[in-house]
Amino acid sequence: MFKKLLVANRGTIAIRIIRACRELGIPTIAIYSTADKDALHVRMADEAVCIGPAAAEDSYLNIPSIISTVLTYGADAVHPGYGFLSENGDFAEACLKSGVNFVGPRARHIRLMGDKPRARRIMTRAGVPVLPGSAGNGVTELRNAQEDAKRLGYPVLIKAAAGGGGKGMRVVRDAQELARLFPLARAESEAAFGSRTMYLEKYLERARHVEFQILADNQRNVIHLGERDCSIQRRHQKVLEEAPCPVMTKRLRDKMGKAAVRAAEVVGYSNVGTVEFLLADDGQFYFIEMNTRIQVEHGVTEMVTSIDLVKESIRVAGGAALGMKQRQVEIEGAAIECRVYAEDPDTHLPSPGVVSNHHAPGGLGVRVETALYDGYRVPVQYDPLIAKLIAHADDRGQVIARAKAALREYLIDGIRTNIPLHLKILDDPDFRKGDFATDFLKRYENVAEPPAATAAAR
Ligand code: MV4
Repeated sequence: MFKKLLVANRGTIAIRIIRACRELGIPTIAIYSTADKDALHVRMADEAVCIGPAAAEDSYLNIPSIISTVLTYGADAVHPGYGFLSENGDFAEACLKSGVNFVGPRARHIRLMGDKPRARRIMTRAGVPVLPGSAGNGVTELRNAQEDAKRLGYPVLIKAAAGGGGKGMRVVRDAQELARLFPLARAESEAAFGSRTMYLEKYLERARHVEFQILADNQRNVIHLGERDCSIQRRHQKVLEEAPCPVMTKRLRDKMGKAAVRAAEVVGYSNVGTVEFLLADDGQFYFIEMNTRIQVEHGVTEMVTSIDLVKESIRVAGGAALGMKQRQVEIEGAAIECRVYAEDPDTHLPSPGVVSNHHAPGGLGVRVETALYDGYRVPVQYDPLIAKLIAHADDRGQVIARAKAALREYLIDGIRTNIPLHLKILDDPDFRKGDFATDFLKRYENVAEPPAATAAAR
């Protein structure tokens, strides 16, 4: 196993990784920006190194600075967490070139899946169902987009080839809208990803967003750990996720799971990953993209499978074989994750500030991952996700009741949070029936001016 692991992240995921390392007996190094000198991950790690100023580009995204810290402090492994450098092929390659283990897939797979039209092409060839869309490498010019849209039929969705998570995405319902929105989406993609390449997909309305957790070792063993329903999103920011998907059957899980495993197998994928599908109400499913990192919502899968995904990812990165076979994976009970954001519940604007009277809920089947403590100042520079409240129970009805009770117990002063929105969702009759799709949160939108785009969607 590793001698020392550098955690190239902050907040709740940095803490999650440090906890896994403690259990595995691996000492950790935290890195932090000047804005995070009082952060909990800094206090929890065995060593901590300030690597730069508050701006992420100068600290948590600064590859040379992180690599030199790795070498100076003698780490032999790096865990990137999610966001920041987690899906940066250059970072994975820089780690390899410095003789350090990157806890994640190989650079080749990060780059491959980061090129969405290429991923679609590979999946199509492998027999994984893919939505009708642009062929080849995608489109940069409006006239090519117009040709694709004509062939596909409206509505279509414009997506960024280098995107993922919804940035640069636009729904288009006719040719006029396409002419107006294509240049806007392309400009957004260029600003966010430095790429003018877009692609079109047939827009599937009222589908569910169902993603499969993949786990693979370096010996080509690949298994799936079942699915998560992530349909409840606001402006492509996930709000609440659950496992299993409320409409999943054993047969469909087996079929979608096999497709997800095949997606990983055809490219020789290793470590953790997520294969995202859209599930239509006729039971058809379509690959949309693959995420090559541990995800925020990994906790709901851990609760229903009793598998520690972070520990497994570290073990397999060290060369160990998978600790379990597909037939040993069982889905037990139901789990819900409520993402607690530091935001004004009415305007959705960020609500940074100093936290006081913090009391996180507890009890049987309640797990809270947070970097908050009394007196802590939530910095404005980073993602507003401040806590993940994960509930687990024997069935979906009971886990809804448990999540509601836990949310009502959560005390936090000094900042505003979206806890009131979670309580509304958990009381919503359609949510309680499991009858919802990607358009669900529209019903809780007020018509206020939308806030400026927030940190990277994941
Ligand atoms: C789609 C889609 C419908 N049709 N693609 C959003 C995030 C990204 N990973 C994939 N996403 C979607 N892609 C096609 N062709 C629906 C979503 C989607 C969504 C769209 C609008 C509002 C909320 C949504 C929640 C999840 C997925």
